[in-house]
Amino acid sequence: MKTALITGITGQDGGHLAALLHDKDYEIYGIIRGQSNLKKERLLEEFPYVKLIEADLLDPSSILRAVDQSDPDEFYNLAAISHVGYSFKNPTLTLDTTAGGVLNCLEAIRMTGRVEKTRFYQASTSEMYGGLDYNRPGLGYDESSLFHPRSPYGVAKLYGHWIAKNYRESYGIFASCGILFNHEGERRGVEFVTRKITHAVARIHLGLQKSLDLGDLWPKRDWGYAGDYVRGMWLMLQHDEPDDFVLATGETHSIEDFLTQAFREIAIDDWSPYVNRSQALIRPAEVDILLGNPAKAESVLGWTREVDFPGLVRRMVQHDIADQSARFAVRAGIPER
Ligand code: NAP
Ligand code: F7E
Repeated sequence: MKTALITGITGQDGGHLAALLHDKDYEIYGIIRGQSNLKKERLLEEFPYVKLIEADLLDPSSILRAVDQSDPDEFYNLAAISHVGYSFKNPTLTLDTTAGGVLNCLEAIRMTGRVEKTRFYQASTSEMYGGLDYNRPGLGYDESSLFHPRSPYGVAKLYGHWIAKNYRESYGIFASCGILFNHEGERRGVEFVTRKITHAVARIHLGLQKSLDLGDLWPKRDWGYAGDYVRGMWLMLQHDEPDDFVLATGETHSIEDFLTQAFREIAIDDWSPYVNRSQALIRPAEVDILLGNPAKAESVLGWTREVDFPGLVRRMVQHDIADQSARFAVRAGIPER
């Protein structure tokens, strides 16, 4: 039986990855932070098989202890300050967590003498490209494209990416970086635009909400389904060599496209009466367009994605309608049938 240690177990990808590794019969340890983390109870309910270790990426000794306690074959570093807008408001916290936290993980592997044993996955991101050097129309960013991050988050992730590569080259750690384009789904936080939209669309459909506030609608993203992407993470650590891989769909859609598709799911063609534009949600710098080229992951790892763009939107809206109906029924005291 293999053992995995996951940081970011309470996040979107942490949930999908825990389920995937459980299906593959792994012993799973998850790092949870905070002396009273409100997500703990729900986590233990959904994933009773995950053994939780209290630690924090900001505290190197706690990460070292977590590695020592779990003795992992695979260490997935999914934890980060991951919201781009929030990173502009909390740039130092973002630096310490999203950049420094990676170093703390790598040092824990090295200092506990596990360079030969523990394979490390770093959650790198398409935000490192930044959209500005988009000069390959139709081809998309790949592993050799230039980086030009456009936010404190993107800059911090670039450090994490390079320090993982550096520990691979300097100490021989099996450290692989997945350069993942946006991936979404029913576990996505409501602070991200896709889930904010599907959550609001579901509530508008049920008469629980009248409208939603959004920032820029023109940026384009390469959106896939998170369940497909965690499979790619696992494949990276099963490969014979550590390497970097782009995971993406090869398609790009605007926020407006997502909005239109989501409202169509509830038979509304004109969403304009339901959407307010908010200046407060516009970022100091924007990533205009992201399009990824996953050819290397497809050919080397045999990775494929199963959920397409309309399938992703439908899945999220239908999930949120069912979820909100159940919550509303509970609040109204209506017994579930
Ligand atoms: P997410 O849902 O925002 O989850 C972030 C996780 O990081 C949460 O579990 C959070 O714990 C944890 N965390 C934050 N600060 C921490 C700290 N100081 N110590 C320990 N844990 C801490 O992120 P996600 O969407 O699953 O993404 C997973 C990773 O992939 C992230 O590193 C993200 O930056 C990266 N990424 C995501 C995408 C995407 O489209 N989803 C694309 C590319 C890369 P709490 O619950 O306690 O806050
Ligand atoms: O924004 C625009 C916003 O916050 C997408 C993270 O997982 O993917 C994610 O980063 C777009 C941006 O994701 C709202 O300005 C408009 O253009 O959903 P998002 P993101 O910034 O692309 C990358 C790959 C990661 O690595 C990150 O960790 O939507 N937008 N109105 C809005 N965005 C939000 N959040 N909220 C709005 O109201």
